[in-house]
Amino acid sequence: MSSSTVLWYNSPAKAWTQSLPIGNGTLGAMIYGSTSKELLCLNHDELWNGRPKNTVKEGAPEAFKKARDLALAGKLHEAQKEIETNFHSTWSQAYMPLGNLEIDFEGKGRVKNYRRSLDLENAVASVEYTQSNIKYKREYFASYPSKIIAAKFTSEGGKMNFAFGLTAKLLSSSFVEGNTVILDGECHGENNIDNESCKRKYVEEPEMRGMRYRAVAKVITDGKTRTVENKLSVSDATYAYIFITSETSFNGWNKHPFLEGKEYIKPCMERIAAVENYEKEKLAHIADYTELYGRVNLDLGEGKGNLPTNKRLVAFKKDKSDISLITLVYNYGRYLAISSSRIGSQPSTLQGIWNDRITPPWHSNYTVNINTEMNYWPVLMCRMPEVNYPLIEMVKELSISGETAAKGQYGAKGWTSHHNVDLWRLSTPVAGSAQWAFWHGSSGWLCEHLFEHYEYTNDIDYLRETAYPVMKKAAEFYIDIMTEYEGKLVLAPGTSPENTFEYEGKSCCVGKYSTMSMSIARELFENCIKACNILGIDADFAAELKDTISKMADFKLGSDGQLLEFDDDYPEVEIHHRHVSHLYALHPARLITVDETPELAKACRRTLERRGDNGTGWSLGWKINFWARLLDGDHALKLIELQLRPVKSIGINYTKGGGTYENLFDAHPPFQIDGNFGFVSGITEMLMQSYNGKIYILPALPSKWQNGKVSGLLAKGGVIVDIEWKNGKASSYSLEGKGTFTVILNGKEETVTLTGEKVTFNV
Ligand code: FUC
Repeated sequence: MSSSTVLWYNSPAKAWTQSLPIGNGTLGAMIYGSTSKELLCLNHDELWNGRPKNTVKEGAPEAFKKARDLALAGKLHEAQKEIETNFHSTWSQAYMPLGNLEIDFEGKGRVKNYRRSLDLENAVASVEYTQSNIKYKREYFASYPSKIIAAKFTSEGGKMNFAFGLTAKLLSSSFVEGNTVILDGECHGENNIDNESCKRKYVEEPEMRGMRYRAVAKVITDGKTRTVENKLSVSDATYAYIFITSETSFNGWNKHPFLEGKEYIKPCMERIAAVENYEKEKLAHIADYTELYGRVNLDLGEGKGNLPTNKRLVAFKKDKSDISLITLVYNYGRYLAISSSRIGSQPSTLQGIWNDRITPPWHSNYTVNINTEMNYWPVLMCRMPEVNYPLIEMVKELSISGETAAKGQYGAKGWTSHHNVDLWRLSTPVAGSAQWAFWHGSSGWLCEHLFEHYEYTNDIDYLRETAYPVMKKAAEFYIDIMTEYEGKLVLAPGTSPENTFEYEGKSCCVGKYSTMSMSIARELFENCIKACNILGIDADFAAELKDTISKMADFKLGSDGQLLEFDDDYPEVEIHHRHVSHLYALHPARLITVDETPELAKACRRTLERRGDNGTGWSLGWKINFWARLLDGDHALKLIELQLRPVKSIGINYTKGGGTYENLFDAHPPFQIDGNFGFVSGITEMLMQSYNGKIYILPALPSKWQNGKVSGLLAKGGVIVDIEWKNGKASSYSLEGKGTFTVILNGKEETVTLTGEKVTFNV
């Protein structure tokens, strides 16, 4: 059904968020599709500025202890001041754009039958049009097996003339060698002191220099090629293939990219020399990609595939019957996950791997107080554990750099990290307000992803060797910094990303403790206990964790029946704040559920009602997931519909709430990819949820989704789930896996034992 698998437009992109993304996890391109000046904005996921650096703030452990004493004595403003003055360190580094492939086409005359599209089933983008009776076609894909981006240009009824070159915003030079254009570039090595630092002059001292890279674009054509300065011109061609690749000097998160950089020119040149056959590359790419993408299939019903995607989005604002637009954005999210995260690549940033600016919003870094985690929410439930690996690798590395943060910032055992991470595995708190910077919850939250990878895959070796050691060290940190307050153990002081409250007549962000940090620690402890039991190890540690949990401060309810965000019922400063951090226990954790803790679930509902539905892109995305966990499909659908609000691609409006750009990128605004991924996990959880051996079939199906089917989802325990529904009710479902599970459908529980074969249940 192409209405849910193809994005298409009848005009070229004028803005970046109208252009179409392709990617192989490492290399990315945004394709504009102009008939006269084609533009591919290129990225390589290792191109970050900066270098490894000790970022620990001297004297921080004393400041932490002082702030803790102040906070517990009720001096919250003073605690905040102490943290901001004496605890915070330096900014994260930023993700940089590689450069552009610019192609000038000579064609003249009126353009007819223009179509630009992205086929999600094959991960191939194309541009087609007719000009002076010549039919032009361009095709693009990014291959994971060959580590290249490939383009094919053809003309029918006449010949093509064009010239192409590589340019970059970073320090660079370009030249031609044979049939290849070469660009050598360099990122800033100076630490990002502020958002503007990447605009500063390059420093020449080797110690201060940054990442270097080479990018190449080679042409194979039946036309004539000629070097014109640093460009290649191609004339009288009926076909031309352009292959692009790039390598960087990145040699690991703890190696200086200049002084200890790896050899990058030779592998780059060898790779480009080896690639010759476009059709062979395309077949290998499609086989590789479809193996992942094809695992899940969603059908929510027909829609308006005859309208260009941008017009569809506008039409949806008034008429929500175009249900396959929802499926298209769902499929697009899975496409973006595969395209931005593959084994061996870096994890996807705030913008996946696509960024065209040297001052990207929020440094296009890993913001780990919701955003990076959201990027990975759909990955396991959509049966793509391979796509999860870059995140796992990053957490492993962070657990090493994070030991320095635990010791240097808190004088504590174990490891921790704060709200920003970068290529150099920054784990210390950044500068600025405690509202975002003073938050040690990411180490615990990221460990949830480690444990879930085991829960979905049953890979016990991975649990023993990779996940558990990192989880254990993260738990040790929290145990070590816990302190007693009113007879209970708390993590003091505490912030709740990135909210404030009113205290003594002024806005404050540091509480005695926060519900989110307590929930993260509690969940981590519970997961560690489960891991100890599964692995049959560390019984003493498991007992210590159990004992700690029993002494921890519990959830509290406020005067309006809401779940409290901090230790007390402080008045909110911004009641509709975009973060809903205190509901971490409802989602992504499962400490609060409708079945097992109905009173707390009711308080979560009240909290969401008070926060309101509106929010930034990712905030809407998170709320889909919350409402799915509250088993309210109609409310979840309301959030889906809000997230599909069209947002203008030209002129960023930071204030009006989230939506979707013409290329279906999620709009915070500006573009942030997390919303695309929260959308996918939210819809998946409306159709299927799983935890603790339970599998929920259609737990939050909205009444508007009367007929449909989904196949290939993954439930915890490694069970593949297919579901079909008719007239708003499940008509059949299939399970394939091993073990005994409780299936919950229409509020009824049934125990099923699976032996590996696919079993179908008719309802
Ligand atoms: C968090 C959010 C912002 C933004 C930034 C990248 O700090 O509060 O809204 O998404 O991350």
